[in-house]
Amino acid sequence: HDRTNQLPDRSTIVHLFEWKWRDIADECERFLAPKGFGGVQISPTSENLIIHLPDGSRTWYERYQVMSYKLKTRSGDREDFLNMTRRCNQVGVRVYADVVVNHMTGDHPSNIGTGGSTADFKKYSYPAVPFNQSHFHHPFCIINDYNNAAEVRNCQLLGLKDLNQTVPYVRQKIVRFFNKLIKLGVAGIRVDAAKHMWPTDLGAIYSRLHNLNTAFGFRPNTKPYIYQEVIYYGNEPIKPQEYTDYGDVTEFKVGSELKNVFRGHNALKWLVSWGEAWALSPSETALVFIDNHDTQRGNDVLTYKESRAYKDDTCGNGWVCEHRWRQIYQMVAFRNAVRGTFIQNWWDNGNNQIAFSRGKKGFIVFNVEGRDLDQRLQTGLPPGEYCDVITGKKEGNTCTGTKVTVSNDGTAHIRVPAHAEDMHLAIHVGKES
Ligand code: QV4
Ligand code: CA
Repeated sequence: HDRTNQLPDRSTIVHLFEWKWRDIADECERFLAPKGFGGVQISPTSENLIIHLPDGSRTWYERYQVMSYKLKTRSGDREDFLNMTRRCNQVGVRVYADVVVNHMTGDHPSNIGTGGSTADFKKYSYPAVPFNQSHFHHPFCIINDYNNAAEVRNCQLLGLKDLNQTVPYVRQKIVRFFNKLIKLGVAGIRVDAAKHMWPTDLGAIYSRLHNLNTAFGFRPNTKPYIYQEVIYYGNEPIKPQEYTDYGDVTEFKVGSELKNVFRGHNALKWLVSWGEAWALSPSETALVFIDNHDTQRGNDVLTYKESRAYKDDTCGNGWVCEHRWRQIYQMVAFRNAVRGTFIQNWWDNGNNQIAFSRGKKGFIVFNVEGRDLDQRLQTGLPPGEYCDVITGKKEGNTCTGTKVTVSNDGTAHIRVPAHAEDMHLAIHVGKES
């Protein structure tokens, strides 16, 4: 969608969790742009509390405990940030910043930030902003009951000191922080813990944001793309719709429902009605994903740990880079190729084998049945020789994966063996990666 501010032929954002800004700049140039990624979501940019575990190691989650809005974290400083936004935008990859403005830090024995700032937690004092006790919700309370909307907004999430966004001074600090990121070339913002802030406060903040900076290649009068983290599984009083007037909302149900399907707890054939019939948010207001940095730490969604369903490779040094797996980046190209089309030519075997086309541009088949899929199917595609982008790729004029011949009537003989390493097959028109 255009509202995400991506180039017209791109459509996917990759989350490069905890990457350094300079490494992201390199990845934009050497991988993301050539493979057709539209953008990258980055870890929080603002100075955070340094948290050491008893064994001396640092935690990932310190990035969500804010000390100030200085751009200084272990991902880099302001100059590194600018290097990233300049180089990524130059190759057409947009940058989306994760922002943490619901709260500052929790209580902690140490009080040094990644930019050298200090704080007095007992006094709710953060001199580097500066914030004092009058800028936080009080009396201080901790969120226990997610059925109480006021408690969810006005009490502390996990003991993190809860800013009061209704206070004009607090709003002003947040607006300035967002506008700083916009000036430095971001295309949009992920609003962390949006559920824990009042929608009207957020609306007031967003209404004061500047247009995107044309020096980074954005057209004049372009608004930042805002997507808000509101976790909703259907059983809480706080609904995504309270937020969709102001920006998009993360759709966590996509991951939990697909987990059920691909773990064999729900037949693939039901995906024929995938979308709002499954109580998912409409596409127009949803930011969809399979797993994120929080959910992948549990067992409630598909992650790299179940690589057949989700796909195994690594960047080395303990880092798993799902976006570099062929089965993932080829589907990024698939999604670009089929933009603007709808699902057609649906076929299923009444159970766990399905196939469908996206208009006349792409065709995909899944087999989790436990027996071979061996069948002539309508692909919807123009006749010709295609190369399955999941098992291989086109190298020059040869296809290293499964070859598929589409005949004049659009049909093709499709074979996806039971228990194959890849449970799916995909072909599309246009450029392949
Ligand atoms: C601990 C106790 C609390 C106690 C508190 C008292 O667990 O019961 O009240 O001390 O001081 C870390 C620790 C957590 C600790 C807390 C405060 O893990 O145990 O509380 O710090 O010191 C990330 C991590 C959290 C981490 C937090 C801050 O996931 O574990 O907490 O960073 O470092 C809900 C929300 C949703 C949220 C999700 C995790 O609706 O908004 O919980 N998701 C976002 C981010 C997430 C991040 C935060 C919000 C907070 O995606 O990564 O939390 O910014 O569903
Ligand atoms: Ca709050």
